[in-house]
Amino acid sequence: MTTVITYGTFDLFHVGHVNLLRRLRDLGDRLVVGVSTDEFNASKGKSAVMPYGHRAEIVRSLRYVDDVFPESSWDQKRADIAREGADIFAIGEDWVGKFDDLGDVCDVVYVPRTRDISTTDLKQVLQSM
Ligand code: C2G
Repeated sequence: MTTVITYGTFDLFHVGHVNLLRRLRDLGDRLVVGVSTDEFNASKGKSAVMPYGHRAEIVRSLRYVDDVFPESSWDQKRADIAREGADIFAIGEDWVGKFDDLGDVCDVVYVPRTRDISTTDLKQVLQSM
């Protein structure tokens, strides 16, 4: 059993998120996702349109995702990896290099982002309507 772990805000859920989660699920047999809480997002300087509960429920509903847990701090990843028995930490390449330090406890993989879509873009489209 190969467990993959990832993290994200997943606000205004879109096809870039679907592609990412499908790619990560294909890296193993089980995918668990840390969804950023609203409080953690505030510390990232992000404010999600959708509250944590909605974002977590949407991610949990996906066929590619086996479990969801809250991400409330930058430094919980090692404990999460141990708890989940994660073999692979994977995330979009916009984070390339940022989590290499986890390489002593699991494989670290950065995957290509989906071009031409982002939550920020969607917010701008909505504001212009
Ligand atoms: N993503 C993607 N393609 C896009 C948009 C996003 O592959 N067009 C990926 C990102 O690279 C990330 C995941 O989807 O792996 C979630 O993106 P965000 O919701 O923006 O999450 P982020 O703010 O990057 O939070 O501790 C890590 C952070 O919680 C990551």
